[in-house]
Formats: sequence, C-alpha cells, structure tokens
Amino acid sequence: MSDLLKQLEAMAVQAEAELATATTSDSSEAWYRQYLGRTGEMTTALRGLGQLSREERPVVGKAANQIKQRLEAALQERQDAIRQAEMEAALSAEGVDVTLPGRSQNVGRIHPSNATLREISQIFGQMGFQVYDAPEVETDETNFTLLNMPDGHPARDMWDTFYTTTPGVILRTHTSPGQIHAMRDYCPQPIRVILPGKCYRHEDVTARSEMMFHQVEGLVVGRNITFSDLKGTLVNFVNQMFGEGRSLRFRKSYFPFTEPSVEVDVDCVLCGGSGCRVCKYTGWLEILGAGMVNPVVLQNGGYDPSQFSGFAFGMGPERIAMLKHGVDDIRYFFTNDVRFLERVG
Ligand code: 2NM
Repeated sequence: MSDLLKQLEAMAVQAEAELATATTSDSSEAWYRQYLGRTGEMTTALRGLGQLSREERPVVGKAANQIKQRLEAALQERQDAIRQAEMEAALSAEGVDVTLPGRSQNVGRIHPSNATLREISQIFGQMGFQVYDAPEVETDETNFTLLNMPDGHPARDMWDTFYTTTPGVILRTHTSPGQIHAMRDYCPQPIRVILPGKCYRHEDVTARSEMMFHQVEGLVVGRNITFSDLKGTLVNFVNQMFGEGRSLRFRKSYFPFTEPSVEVDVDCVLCGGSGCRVCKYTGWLEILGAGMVNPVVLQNGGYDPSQFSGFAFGMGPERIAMLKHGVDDIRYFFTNDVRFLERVG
C-alpha cells in the first residue's frame, strides 16, 4: 500500500473516532471544516495524489476517493442523528404533551328570550297564526297616532323612547305599529298573526325594566270576531305554555288601542294559588294585556268597523320566562352570563 493511502487511512480512522464524539451541530460542522472543508486535512492530503506516478495514480486515487466518501457518509449519518436528538430535546424542553386532551369547544344555544319567543310562536302557530315581521324603527305616526294616541294624548307619557335625528322617526315602544302594517297589508282579508320582536323604552333601569326588551303581540281581524274568541285563544295558549289545568283571571283595564281592554292573570305557577313571594301573596301572576281592537284602529288599518271586528293581545317573553323558570331579575336576560344562558329557556 502506498504511503499516501496509509496516511489517508490513518487520518480517516482518527477522524471517525472524533466524529463519534460530536454531539452538536456546531461540533459536527467544526469536524467538517477540519477534515473535508476546502482547507481541511483530508482535502489537503488528497492534493498529494498529483505527485504519484502514472501507474499508481488511478489505483491510489480510487481508494483515496472511497475513504473520502466513507467520511462524507459518516458525517451525513452523524448530522442526521444530531438533528433528531436536538429536535427531541427542544420538544421536551417546550413541555408540549401531545397526549393531553384538547380544549373542548363551547357549543352555543338559542338565547332564553328567543327560545321563549319560539315557544310562544309555536303554540300560536298550531292555532293558525302566522308570524308577521315588522321594523324596529318606526314613525311617531305608526307608533302612536294611528294606534289611537294622537299628539297630546296622555297615554304617550307612559312610553318615552329613543329618537333619531330625523324628526318623527323613532324606535318602537311596542310591536303594535306592526299591527297597522299587517292590517294595511292584508285588508280586506281576515288576519291571524303574531308579531314577535324587540322594543325600546327610555326609562330608569330597575330589576323589572330594561331599555330593550321583547314583545309578542297577536292580532285577529275578521267578521264576527268576539271577546269569546279572545278568551278561548288565550286559555288555550296559557294551558300549553304553563301546563294543563291553569286558571285565568280577566281584569278590566285600559289601552288606547283596544276597547274593552283587559289584563290577564294566571294562577301562580309556583304556589298554585295559595300565595307566595313571586305572586306577592295574591295567588295570581299578570302575564298579558288584551282587548277588542278599537274601531278607530281598525279604520286606520283600512277595515270598516261596521263589518269587521278583532282582538289583540300583547305579552313580554322575558316576563313569561321569568315566571316559568323562577327568574327574579330581568337583567339576567341581557348581561350574557353563560351560567344563566345555559339554564333558562
Ligand atoms: C297589548 C295589550 C292589548 C294591541 C292592540 C293592537 C292593535 F294595534 F291591534 F290595536 N296592537 N297591540 C294590544 C292590546 C297590545 O299589549 C300589552
């Protein structure tokens, strides 16, 4: 064996031993520079091939190349192992435990106000009522005047609202202006609709009030519609909403848009009528207002009051849900506490 080959072989053995101790990318790169780089020991030694005789050169050259390739392959293998070890060290240093269970997603649900609105709509739907959609932004005329509350009418004082910069354009204080739209849409056909939606009132916020709340109003117009139809409809509704066997109480009342007008109570769902804190020891809970549509309002809707009659009613789904689920503060409906939102409705 030529002296050069012996020298290269000895160098390779030495280099392989050193490579085995390299445990970082840095030390394996330093090893590369020391042996295989442009000025490395192996590279420099290979230049000695040029001094060999013509006969020796191909034989020694081939063997020398194999030694060089052996070192290159060893380096590749070492670097792969180092990279793998470094990645594993980084992962365990970051402390990611991929076997831990993932974070669970919270699944949303229907808001209690809307769930109650749907329940109410479903019950009236079975009685042939359709849902009529009406705008939340109304005019002074449809919110008050056409509902038998002309300018200066004392009932206007009960409902302060929110005003826009356009004179006469306001947020509705009840869903009743939608009844005017429904009548003008349907006239002269008979009507059986409910109007669920948001209403706005500007008043001091207490445990019983909010500046935004929901209402469901109902309207039936036709020939020979009587107060008995109103009673039958409401008795059926209440027994479906609060359970069979409920007692209802109709008390005379006043609304500008109905005549006669009544307020309707149900026997207390909590104490069954014997008296408790929720019914304030009366045994009764007020749940809605109703009445026969005032002839003036029928006329404003386009109907001839000598041919047509009708009844209307209105209720607040938040109040209904409060009574049904024993909630004592309406503000729970609008503060978005998930503990409440998950339980009611
Ligand atoms: C209520 C109570 C009683 C009502 C009446 C009308 C209309 F436009 F048809 F005349 N809309 N809403 C009404 C009647 C609403 O809410 C407590």
